[in-house]
Amino acid sequence: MGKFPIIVAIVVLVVGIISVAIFYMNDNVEIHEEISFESTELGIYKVNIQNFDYSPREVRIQRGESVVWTNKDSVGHTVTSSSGNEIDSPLLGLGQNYSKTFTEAGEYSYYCSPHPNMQGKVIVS
Ligand SMILES: [Cu+2]
Repeated sequence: MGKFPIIVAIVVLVVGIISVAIFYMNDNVEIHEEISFESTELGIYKVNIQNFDYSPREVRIQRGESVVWTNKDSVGHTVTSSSGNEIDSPLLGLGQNYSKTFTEAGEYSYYCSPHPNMQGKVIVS
């Protein structure tokens, strides 16, 4: 009977240590998730389509990163590959966007099909 409180104390101590360990492990997992979320955000490049122009006209990214084009004009525009068909947006109205993730290195030139003088480029390394 005399040993019973000691066993209870040891059990409480072990459970306490495990709880603290799990708490810190969960904390680390959360930090890793935040970092991966932020790096995903960093891998998204924004191009505005405004005043019949792409801004910026040239974007340099790494493989696996994405570009999002947003039309800020009331006139409809597209983002269309000059050669090949990697980039192929529908006609974008005001406020609409088109995104593309690039998995292979290369230079991707594009233009606006209703206004072919509008031209841009994505360089993927
Ligand atoms: Cu256009």
